[in-house]
Amino acid sequence: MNYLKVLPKNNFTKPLLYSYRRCPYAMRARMILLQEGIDFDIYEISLKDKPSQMLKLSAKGTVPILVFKDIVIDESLEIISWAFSQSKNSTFHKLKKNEIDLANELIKKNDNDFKLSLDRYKYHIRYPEKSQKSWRDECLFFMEILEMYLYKNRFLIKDEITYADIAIFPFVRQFSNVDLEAFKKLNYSKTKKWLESLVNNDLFKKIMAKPKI
Ligand SMILES: N[C@@H](CCC(=O)N[C@@H](CS)C(=O)NCC(=O)O)C(=O)O
Repeated sequence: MNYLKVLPKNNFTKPLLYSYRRCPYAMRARMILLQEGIDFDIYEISLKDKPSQMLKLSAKGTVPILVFKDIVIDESLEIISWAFSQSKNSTFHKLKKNEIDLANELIKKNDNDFKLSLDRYKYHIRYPEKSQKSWRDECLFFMEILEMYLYKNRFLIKDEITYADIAIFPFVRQFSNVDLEAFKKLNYSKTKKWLESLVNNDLFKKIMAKPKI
């Protein structure tokens, strides 16, 4: 994982990831690419001044985007699938069908319902119809679900980290950071421990290191 100062014109010799350090979707993509041992370059964008090359590749203007040879992938979950498809020994191929089904179901709940409530909680000024506390309470349905699975295993699907944990925890981290004191007061002890272990995970530390550019 190497940060580029300047964007290559074309002919990528390595996969290039357009990324934004603090974006939870980009975090999950960086973490899985690194976990799967893929050698890739990163270009850190500014959301306020997106590179025209990036917008030409994908007009919707969201990160992460992975570009390699003739492929352009502009959805984080598809980047994760691509990373898994690069090796038969990937962590994904060790999962059973029922584990994959559960992982995908939890990620879907995260990306749809939880993300919606999280945005209202985080940007509550834009949603004055309810108090911030009420928006926070709306997020708790997801903490209940996570806590239930974390009672069974150390991580969401089993006792080892899977892509479900990596895809979901950046959003729970964002939830905790909106009001850390309020988060600490919540009862979800398994979820809090799970989050702490993922935030302290070496892969996460590596992908969050400030780009040296
Ligand atoms: N469904 C997309 C969502 C990506 C996304 O929304 N990324 C945000 C940053 S966290 C973004 O690029 N937003 C564009 C903007 O703020 O202009 C994915 O999974 O990759």
